[in-house]
Amino acid sequence: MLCISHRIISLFCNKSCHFTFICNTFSISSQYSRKKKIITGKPYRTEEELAQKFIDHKLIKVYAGKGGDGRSSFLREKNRPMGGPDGGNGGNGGNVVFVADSNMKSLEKLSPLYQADDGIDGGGYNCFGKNGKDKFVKFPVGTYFRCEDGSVVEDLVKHGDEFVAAYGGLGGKGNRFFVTNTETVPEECTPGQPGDARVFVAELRTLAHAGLIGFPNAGKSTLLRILTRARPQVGDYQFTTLRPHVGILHFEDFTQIAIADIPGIIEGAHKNQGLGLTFLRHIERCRFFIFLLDLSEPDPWQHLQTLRKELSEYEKVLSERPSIYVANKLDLPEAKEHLLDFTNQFKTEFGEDKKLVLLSGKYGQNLEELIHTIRYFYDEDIRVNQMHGMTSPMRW
Ligand SMILES: Nc1nc2c(ncn2[C@@H]2O[C@H](COP(=O)(O)OP(=O)(O)OP(=O)(O)O)[C@@H](O)[C@H]2O)c(=O)[nH]1
Ligand SMILES: [Mg+2]
Repeated sequence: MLCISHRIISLFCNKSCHFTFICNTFSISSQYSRKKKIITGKPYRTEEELAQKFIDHKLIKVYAGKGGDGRSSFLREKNRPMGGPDGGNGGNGGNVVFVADSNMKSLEKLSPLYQADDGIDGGGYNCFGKNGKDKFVKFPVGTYFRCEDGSVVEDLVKHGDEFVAAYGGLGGKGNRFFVTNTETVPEECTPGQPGDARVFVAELRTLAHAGLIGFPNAGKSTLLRILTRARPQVGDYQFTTLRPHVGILHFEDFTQIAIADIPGIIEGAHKNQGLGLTFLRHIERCRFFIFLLDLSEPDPWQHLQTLRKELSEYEKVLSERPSIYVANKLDLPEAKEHLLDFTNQFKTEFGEDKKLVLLSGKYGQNLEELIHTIRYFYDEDIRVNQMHGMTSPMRW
């Protein structure tokens, strides 16, 4: 018995490394079993955090690469002591290229300075320098660039659009380049040219087919949440939404309509009151608008007049853009009280040709009618575009 136990102990002693290994494995596996489950997916961010991260204009400096210098050299080898000029040309400097990428949503991650690589200098033995690598910088779709003088230089409207922001300098010529019939041993070589250096102001304007416009608390975010998978915050207080949100409305025929929830507009927004001009510019690119009015407010008609006035004061053409008018919160008794007056005023102002959709966004009442109307406006927009020679509709 003693012997057996001794043998077991000696076995453990001899195989001490085995033993430790087993112990280690055990301890590791137990460690894993105690570890918390890793939660994957996007971390939840509050509206404030999202708003802090949402940057829609930025100053960006770009420096293209300098061209490599040409080389002046002469071949000297054992059997060819007078081998002649063999200086190669320098490589071209790299360009800085801006590319539109639909996966980017904000200018937050962009750095204020981008620089492309310089070209490599030419060498002896007629070696040409390598071209500098281009620098590709990704921007969200809908970004446009202004020069220092304020003029718009370029507009990235669809995924994959590119624009060369700064051209690299040309490489210099080596002395081999200057060989002619009369000048067989030139010493001349030229330096590489400097690359462009430019400053741009990048501005992002949300691209969507439809823009939701309304006073704070009108129910814009509630409606976007019910129509699409976007998740803007909803709250019973003003200015809950602090940055634009875009959601996609899907149809059975695979048509996708992008709807943007723009933070609430109040009187004087065009003079930068409320959240002001910052978000009015996001409306500019929407193909049509959805005016959402809270019918439970004491004077919803006045709200509509104010919204239309703010748009036209900001930019005249905006008030002429096709618009859907929606009277919201019809489930509330106050809204029902105001309904008759509002519809009468609406008919007097717009006549019979403009349609008013009566809705309760929270309870989904009359939602189908609104979806049909949005689809009708989208189809009309495509038809008008095609008449003007634009063949492909904006895609998401
Ligand atoms: N009764 C009722 N309440 C609604 C309806 N739609 C929205 N609400 C409520 O109105 C409040 C404001 O809704 P939001 O969707 O945050 O309004 P908003 O227009 O996005 O507001 P801002 O982000 O501040 O511009 C919330 O408490 C909603 O629950 C509706 O159809 N009926
Ligand atoms: Mg909102």
